[in-house]
Amino acid sequence: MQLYYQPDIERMSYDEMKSLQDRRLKEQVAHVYKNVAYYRKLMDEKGVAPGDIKSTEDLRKLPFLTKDDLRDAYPYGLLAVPLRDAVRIQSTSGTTGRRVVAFYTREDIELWSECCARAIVAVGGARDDVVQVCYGYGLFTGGPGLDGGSHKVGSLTLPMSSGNTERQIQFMCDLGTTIICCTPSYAAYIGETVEEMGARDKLKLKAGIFGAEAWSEEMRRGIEAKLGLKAHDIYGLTEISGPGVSFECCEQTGLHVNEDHFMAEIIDPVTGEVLPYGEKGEIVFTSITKKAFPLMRYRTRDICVLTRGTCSCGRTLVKMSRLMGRTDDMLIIRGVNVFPSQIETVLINCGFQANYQLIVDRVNFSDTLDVRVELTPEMFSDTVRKLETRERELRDKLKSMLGLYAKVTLVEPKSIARSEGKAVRVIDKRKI
Ligand code: DLL
Repeated sequence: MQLYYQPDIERMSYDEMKSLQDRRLKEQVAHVYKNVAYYRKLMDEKGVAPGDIKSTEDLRKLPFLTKDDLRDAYPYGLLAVPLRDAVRIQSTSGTTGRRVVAFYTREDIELWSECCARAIVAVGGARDDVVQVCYGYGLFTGGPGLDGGSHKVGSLTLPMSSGNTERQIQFMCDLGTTIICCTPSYAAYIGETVEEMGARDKLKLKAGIFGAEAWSEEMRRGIEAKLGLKAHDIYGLTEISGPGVSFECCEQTGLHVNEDHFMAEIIDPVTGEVLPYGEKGEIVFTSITKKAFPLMRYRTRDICVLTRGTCSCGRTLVKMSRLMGRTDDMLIIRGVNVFPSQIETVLINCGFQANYQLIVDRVNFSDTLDVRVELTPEMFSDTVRKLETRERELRDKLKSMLGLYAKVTLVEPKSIARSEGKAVRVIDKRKI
């Protein structure tokens, strides 16, 4: 069985990786300084010249880029190649403010596909596999990214996109899909529908590649049980290429960053100071191979921990933990910092599933948090007294975990809308 897609890189010694990064970083800074007036100005303002960047240690001299810069430079301000060399655009969902568009040359797409191929091989994917891609296709990077990776591996690729869940399951059964790729919330929904259709015995799934949104370890175990597969995390963002910036191996203990393409740093989100391995902070990426849209020190707002060492899978690529939240995802409720993922963990530990919504409001100048969670079909037939006990238990556990009183509302099974892409978990009415 093939264990690595590019073993020479995935198992490269630290010294070799560092000298590869040194060389690529220098070349990339020269390319960006020459071709991107927007970033040249930022470097000039900071008093940094391309010649100052001699190795990876100098990375921290470069200015950061933020989402605001991307919006200011929209649409072409950060394009680093002539338009005729760019062959593709992808874009973020753009729920707030202006859309972010990212450009790719033909070569950029090749490299991106290779990153996704590494992710597929890491979960046991090979030429004999049938890979069903149920991430959205189009401007969203999920579908095109995993599709490209699956082609590289040589697996049979089903470009399903998201939606039409019964048809998805029909195809899975008929074609003997072995690997599925979608958001974890859609995987959970597919799992529910498989149960309803009584199709569990007809599935041949062995692995799932789930990402694009936060999910907990508890949710992972739930999906694995429902679909009879091993569930793996995959991370990425449009600005840096899409899925495959990092991927989880069979160990399921964090995600290997494809650091020959994307250098990672962890910073203190408040001061911008670079933090050592093992410390939690905001992850910042620098693209050192992409030519059309090479972002330098891009602040993702995603919070995690980086660790270096050889993984038991044999890979040496630096590892990032599962995401612990986003700097802008964190809710501040009556002064307490709350991440939706913490609440999800409590819910699942109390026997609920990840079908919930958090409604935050402000009543009489005070914040309120309402945790609406679906009863499972088994709980639904409980007596009123038992339901009251469940509700109280959940409220107490949330109180001790968050240090905050939250109202708990138990709702009927299937009453919270299911998601075929990224789930909407938080409704913050305070901003309206
Ligand atoms: O979500 C790319 C992607 C597609 C990743 C398919 C994985 C699989 P964007 O729409 O630009 O790109 O959203 C990027 O989603 O900054 C994170 O906050 C979040 N995100 C992505 N992957 C994960 C993950 C794609 N595995 C933003 N866990 C990122 C938690 C994730 N959050």
